[in-house]
Amino acid sequence: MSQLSYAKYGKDNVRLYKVQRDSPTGVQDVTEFTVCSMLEGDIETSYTHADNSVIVPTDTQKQTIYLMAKQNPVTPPELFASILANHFVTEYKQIHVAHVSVVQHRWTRMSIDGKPHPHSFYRDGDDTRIVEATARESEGITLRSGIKGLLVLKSTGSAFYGYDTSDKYTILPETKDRILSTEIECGWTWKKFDNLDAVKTEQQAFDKAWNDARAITMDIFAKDESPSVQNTMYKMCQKILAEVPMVQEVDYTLPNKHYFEISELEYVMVLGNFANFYEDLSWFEGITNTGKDAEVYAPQTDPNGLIHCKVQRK
Ligand code: AZA
Repeated sequence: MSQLSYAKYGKDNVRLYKVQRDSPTGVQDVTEFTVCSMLEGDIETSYTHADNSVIVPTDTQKQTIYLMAKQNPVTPPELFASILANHFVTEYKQIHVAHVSVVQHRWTRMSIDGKPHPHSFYRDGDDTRIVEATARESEGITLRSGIKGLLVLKSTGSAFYGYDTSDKYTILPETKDRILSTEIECGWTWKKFDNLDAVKTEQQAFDKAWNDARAITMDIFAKDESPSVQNTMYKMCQKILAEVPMVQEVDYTLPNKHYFEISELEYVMVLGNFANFYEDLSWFEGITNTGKDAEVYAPQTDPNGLIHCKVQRK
C-alpha cells in the first residue's frame, strides 16, 4: 500500500517586468522579477483520482502573477510576494498554503551628463534580491528576504589556522594570510505577520533591511581580520540581528572559493616510477612565485568549501 505524503505544485520561472510612468516629472521606474508560485491544500485527489476540479492550473497562477502586478505595487518585493500568496489562500477554498518566491534583478539608473537619467538603466551586478513568502490560511504570512549571488573577494586579511594538523587525514597547511572569496547567499526571516495588512503596515522596513544587510555584509567582509569563514559569517548575522529589530533569524550560506598558489605537488610517472615535481614557476629562470613572493594564483572552480549557519534571537 502507498499514500501521498506531501504535494504542492505551481508555476516556476515566471519572468515579469513592470514600468511605472506615473511621475509628473517624466521619471520612470522599472522592476524585473522572476517569480515562482507553489500551492498546497486539499489537492490530493488530483494526484490519486485524476480529479482536476481541485487544481488551480499553473497557467492561471501565471496569469494571476501578471494581473496582481498590474493592479498592485510590485515594490517592495516583500509586499508583492505577500499580496500574491495571500490572494491564492483567500480566493480558492481548497488552497490552504501558498508559497511565493520572487527574485529581483538589478536595474540601476544610469547617470548621464552627471544627472540621473529618467528612463535608462544598467545591470551593475549579478546579485539578486530574493523574497520567499508563505501565506497559511487564517495563520498569517511568513517572510524571508535575502541576497543571492554577490561575488566578493579580499586579497588579504584572512587566515585559517588552529585546526588539528596532527589529524592523519589532514594535509592542509595553516595560513595567516590567504585570499578569501565567496558568493554571498544570505537571508533574514521576519517575525510572523498576522495578515496582509500587517505586512502593509511594516512595508517601509523591507528596503531599509535589504540595504542594511548588503552594507553590513560588505563592511564586515572587508574589515574583519577573518579567522575563518565560519566566524566572519557569524559576525555578519549578529550585526544584522542588532540592526533590524523585526528580524528573528539570519542565515548565511557561503562557498569558500579557493585561489591556490601555483605550487601544487604533482606526481608524474618517470621511467615507470612516480616522481614528485613542484609545479610552481621556478622552472623558468628560477622565478619565485610562492609564499611571500606569490602574485600569480590559480583560481579554482571546484571543489569549494561550503559553510552555512543560522543565528536567531535568544
Ligand atoms: N573554514 C575556512 O574558513 N576555511 C577552510 C575550512 C573551513 O572550515 N576548511 N578548509 N579551509
